Amino acid sequence: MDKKRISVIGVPMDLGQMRRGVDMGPSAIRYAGVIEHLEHLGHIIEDLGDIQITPAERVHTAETNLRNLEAVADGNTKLADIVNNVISNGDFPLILGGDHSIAIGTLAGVSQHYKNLGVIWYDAHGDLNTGETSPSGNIHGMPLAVSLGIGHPTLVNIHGYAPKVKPQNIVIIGARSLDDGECRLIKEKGIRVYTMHEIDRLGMTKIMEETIQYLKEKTDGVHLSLDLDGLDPSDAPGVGTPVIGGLSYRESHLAMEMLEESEMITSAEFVEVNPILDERNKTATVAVALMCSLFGEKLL
Ligand code: 6HN
Ligand code: MN
Ligand code: MN
Ligand code: MN
Repeated sequence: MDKKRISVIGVPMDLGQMRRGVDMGPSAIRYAGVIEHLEHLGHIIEDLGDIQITPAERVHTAETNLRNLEAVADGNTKLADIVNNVISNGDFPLILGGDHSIAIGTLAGVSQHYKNLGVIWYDAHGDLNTGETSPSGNIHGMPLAVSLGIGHPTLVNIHGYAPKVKPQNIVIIGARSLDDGECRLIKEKGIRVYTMHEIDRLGMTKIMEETIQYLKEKTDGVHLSLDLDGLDPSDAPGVGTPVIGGLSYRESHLAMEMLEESEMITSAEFVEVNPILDERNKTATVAVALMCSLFGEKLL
């Protein structure tokens, strides 16, 4: 396994949804030992600390159905700047969330470095809503649509270009809760989705083999966006929008190990860790364990 220079960026964002505590995700993941574990694997880690996010108490809600739009856009613009710098320096960006709205900024910073960025979206949800289709108004349910160039212009145009990713370069894994508008968009754009049904039938080995094959042919970099609610709530209880019937701890490790072997992942984020809803920091600990597999930990 090659030694990487990994830059860790914490994003204490909780404005993309309504449950408090997910802003403490980066702290919880650091407390679970992310830096020490990745260093132990031989990587060179630079912890860039946390981005400043407007505290929820100080956000003024504007007249829009996208909750906290301006503050979410502001935080994501800062994140995009930092991620862009990290990649320009030749380092691997590892982003710790924070709610999933931060994928908007991550992808804005990442995708300008690639002609054909691939995205693996490991999640119970599609995160393909717009202000029009969203049942909640929560921006954490919109980042993949935004990255496709679909949604509010303030979000779509962060860093001055759109789209950040092409529909044929996306693979969603673990989906089991999709809204009507998201299903329409998936069909219209031909986005590859492995729902829990396919994963149950084919097994995670086959799913990852297909995913790697599908993306390898056409991408020059692949971003992993891992929402901890992709896992079953029994393995990752500390999330704001849990959905029963998810991916197991073992399936998730296998997925990370196969991605590590593929050597295709060029940036990653682990999001939606909410220590207030968690059981003794279990979800952050699982996140760190999955990162270890993604970055090459082997038993023997
Ligand atoms: N996440 N589809 C729902 C919504 O409100 O748009 C849930 C979104 C969850 C988003 O977990 O990152
Ligand atoms: Mn260790
Ligand atoms: Mn998500
Ligand atoms: Mn989710």
